[in-house]
Amino acid sequence: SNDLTPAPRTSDVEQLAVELLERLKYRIGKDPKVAKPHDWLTAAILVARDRITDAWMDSTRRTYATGAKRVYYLSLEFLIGRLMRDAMTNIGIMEEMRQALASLGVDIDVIAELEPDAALGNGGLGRLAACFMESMATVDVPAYGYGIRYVHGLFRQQMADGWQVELPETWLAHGNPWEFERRESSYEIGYGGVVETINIGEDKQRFVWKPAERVIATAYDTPAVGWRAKRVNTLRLWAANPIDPILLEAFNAGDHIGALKESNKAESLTRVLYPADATPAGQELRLRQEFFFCSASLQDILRRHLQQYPDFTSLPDAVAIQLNDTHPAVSVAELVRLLSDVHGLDFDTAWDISRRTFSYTNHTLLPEALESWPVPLFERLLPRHMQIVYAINAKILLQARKEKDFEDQRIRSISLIEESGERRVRMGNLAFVGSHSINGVSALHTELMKETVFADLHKLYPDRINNKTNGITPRRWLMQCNPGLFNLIREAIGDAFMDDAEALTALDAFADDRDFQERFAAIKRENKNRLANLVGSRMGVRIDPTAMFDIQIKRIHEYKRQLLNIIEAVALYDQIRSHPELDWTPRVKLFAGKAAPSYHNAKLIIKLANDVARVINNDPAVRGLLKVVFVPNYNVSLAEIMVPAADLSEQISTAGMEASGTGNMKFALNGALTIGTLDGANVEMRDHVGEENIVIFGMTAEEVATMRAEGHNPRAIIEQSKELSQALAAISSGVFSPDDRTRFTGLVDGIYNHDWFMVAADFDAYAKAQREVDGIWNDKTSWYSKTIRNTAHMGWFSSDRTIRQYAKEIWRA
Ligand code: DL6
Repeated sequence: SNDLTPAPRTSDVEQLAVELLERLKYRIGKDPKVAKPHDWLTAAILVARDRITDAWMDSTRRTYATGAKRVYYLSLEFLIGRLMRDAMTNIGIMEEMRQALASLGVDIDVIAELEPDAALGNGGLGRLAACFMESMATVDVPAYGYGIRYVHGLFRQQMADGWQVELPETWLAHGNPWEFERRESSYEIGYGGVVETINIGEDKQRFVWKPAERVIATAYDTPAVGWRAKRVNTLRLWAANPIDPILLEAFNAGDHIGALKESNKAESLTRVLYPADATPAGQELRLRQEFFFCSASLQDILRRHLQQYPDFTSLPDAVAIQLNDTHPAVSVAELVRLLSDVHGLDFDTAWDISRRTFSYTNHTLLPEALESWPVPLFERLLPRHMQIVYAINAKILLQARKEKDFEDQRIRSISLIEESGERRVRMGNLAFVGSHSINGVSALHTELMKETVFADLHKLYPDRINNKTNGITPRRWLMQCNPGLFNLIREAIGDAFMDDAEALTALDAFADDRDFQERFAAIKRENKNRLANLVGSRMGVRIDPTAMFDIQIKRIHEYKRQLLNIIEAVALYDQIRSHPELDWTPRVKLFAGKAAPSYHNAKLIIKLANDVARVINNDPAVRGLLKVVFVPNYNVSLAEIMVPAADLSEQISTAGMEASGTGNMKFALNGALTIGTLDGANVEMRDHVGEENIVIFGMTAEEVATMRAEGHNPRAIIEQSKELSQALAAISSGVFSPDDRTRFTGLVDGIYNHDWFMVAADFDAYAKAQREVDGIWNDKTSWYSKTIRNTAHMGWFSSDRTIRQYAKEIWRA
C-alpha cells in the first residue's frame, strides 16, 4: 500500500464506509449483498469524486475571485489511463479507502484492476498532456484541458501468430463515473457552405459564414486533481451530437435506418481516435475532428471571458491557449473568425489579440508528421477559414519581404501554403505565425527546430522559439507505480521530495551504502516478480526474475529502432550458441508497444520480435540465458508494472529523431540504468545523472545529418561487422520464419540499401555498449550505485518543473 498518511483515523474509515454504502444504494441502486465488483468500483469512485468536487468548486471560485490568468491546453490526445489511484492518492484517502472497502469485504486492488484504462491518446504526446493536467493542478495554475471524448480510444492490440491485430477498445462500456455531462455547455459547429460578404460602408465589409452542415458539441467534464488537492482543474472533452436526433418524417415513412443518418454522421465524429502518432491520417474526418474540438473550445473560452470582462481587448492578459502540436492549429483561423465575424472586431485587432493569446508546442521534426491539408479540402470544409489563412499569409509574406528582405526561396518556405505539387495548407507554419511562443520539448530538439523545419520562420521571428524540456508526474510514476521504492526513499531522506522532486538528490548520500543498496535491490526484485507473474499468466512464458530485465516499451517506429535491439538479440543468440564456454549474463529482453495499423514495417517489426522470441526461447542450447518477450497491448497500466521492474532502459532512437522521450525519465526515476543515444532528453539526463551513470553509444545528431547529406554505404559497414552480417543473414534467410522464408527479406534489404535509421551504422557501438552493461551488472555494487544515482537525479524531470517554466516564461500565469 501507498502509506502517504499516518495510520488512518477510525472515524475516516468508518465515514468512508458509510459513504460507500450510501453511493451504492442511492446512486447505483444496489444492495451490498448483490453488488458486483464493478458496482463497488463505481461507488468508490463516486465517493472520491464527491470529495474532489468540493475542492473543485473552491478552485473555480478562487480563480474568479483573484482574476487569475487561465490556461487552456488544447490537445487532440489525453492518455490519462486509470484515474482512481491517482485521485485517491492526491486527495490523501488511499489508505482509508482500502480499509473502508476491506471492512465491507472488498479488496481495493481487485476493483482497481477493473477500472478501464482511458487510452485517449497514441503515445508520448498524449501521455505528456495527462502529466501536465496533473501538474498544472499541483502547481496551482488554473487550467482547462480541452480535447475529444472518443468513444473508442486507441485500439486494443492482440497477437495472432505473432502479428498485431487491432480490436476496438470499449472503455465506456460500463459508463464513466468520473465525468459530468454538461448539456448546458453546447455549441454549434459548422462545416462547408458559403461565405457572404456584406458591405458596411467606408470600404468595409463583414463576412458571414453560412455552413451547410452543423453538429452540436456537448461538454463532459472530468476533475483533474493535483497533489494534496491544492487545486482541482477540469478536463473538458467534447462529444458530438446531431441537431436532429432522428428525422421523424423519414422514420414515419418507413426508412428507419435513413432516419438516423444525421445522428450517425454526427456521432462518427467522436467515435475513434486516429491510431497514428507520427503520420497524419490525411483524411477528411481527422480535419473535421480537429475543427470540431477547436471551435467548441474557443467558443467556450470566449463565453467564459465575457462573463468576467467587458470585451476581448483583455483576452491575452486573462487567457493563455497552448496548442499541443499542430492538431489544434486551425484554432488560429477560428479565433480570428470568432473575434472578427462574430464579435465585430476588425481583422487586424483580431489577429493581434489572437497571436498574443496562442502558443504552440512542437513534438516532432518528422516531416511527415507536420500536418498539411489539401487546399480544395480545406476550402470545401472551412471556406471562411481559407480566406482568413490567405489574409494572414499575405500579411506575413509582405512583412518578410519588406522588413527582412526575404527572397523567393525563403518566402516559399515560410508561406502558409505549400506551392510545390498539390497546394496544401501547412498547419505547422500556421501555428508558428499565429503564436507568440513556439517551444520544443528538449534542448536538442529545440535547437534542431531552429536549424531545420522552422529555420526560415526562426529568421523572421528570432525571439519566438524557446525550449521546455518535458517532464513526468512523480505521483503516478513513482509514488503510485512503485510504492516499495517510494516508502524506502521516504524512510531514507524524509518527505521533502513529495512536494519538491528535486529533493531526491539527497539520495546520492545512500548510493554507495551497502545496506541501502540491498534494500533497493530487494524492491526491484519484488517489482520484477510482479512482472514475471504477469508475463507467466498472460502469455504462458516463464521468465527468471534474477536475470537482467532489459526493456523497450514505446510506440513501434523505425526511428525508435526496436529493430536494432532485436538484431542485437539475434547476434547475442548466435554468440551464446557458438561460445557456450563463456560466462554469459542472463537477460530477458522485453518489448511492448503498438504499431499504427497502416504502418507496414512497424507491424513487421512486431512479427519479427515474436518470431525471434519463439526460436530463442525454445532453443535448449541457450540454456535460458536469453529470453525475448513481446508483451501485448501496451498501455498506461502495463507501463505502470513494467517501468518499476526494469533493470535496463532502452532509449536507442536514431540521434536527432526523438523529440524528447518521457519513458526514458520514468525508467531512470524507478532505478533503471539507461542505454541510449545522444537524442532528445537523453542528453539532459546524461548531464543530470553524470556520464558515468548512463551508457551512451552511437552517432550524434550532427554525425547522422552529415552522413545522410554525404550519403553512406551501409553494405560496406555491414560487411565489416561479422556479428551484424551473420545476424542479418539469419533474419533475411528465414531462420526465424521457416513458414515464410522471405518474410523479413525486405526489412533487411532496407538496411543494406539505404539504412535511413542508421541501424547498421550504430550496430557495433550498440553491441559493445551492451557488453559494457553486462560488465556493470556483474559488479552489483557498481550497478546499484549507478541506478540509485539515477533515481536521485530525476527530480528535475518532474512535470511540475516543466509546468512552472511554461507558466512563468510562456503563459505568464
Ligand atoms: O513531447 C512528448 C513526446 C516526445 O517525448 C516524443 O519524443 C515525441 O515523439 C512525441 N511526439 C509525438 C508526435 N506525434 N505526432 N504528431 O507523439 O511527443
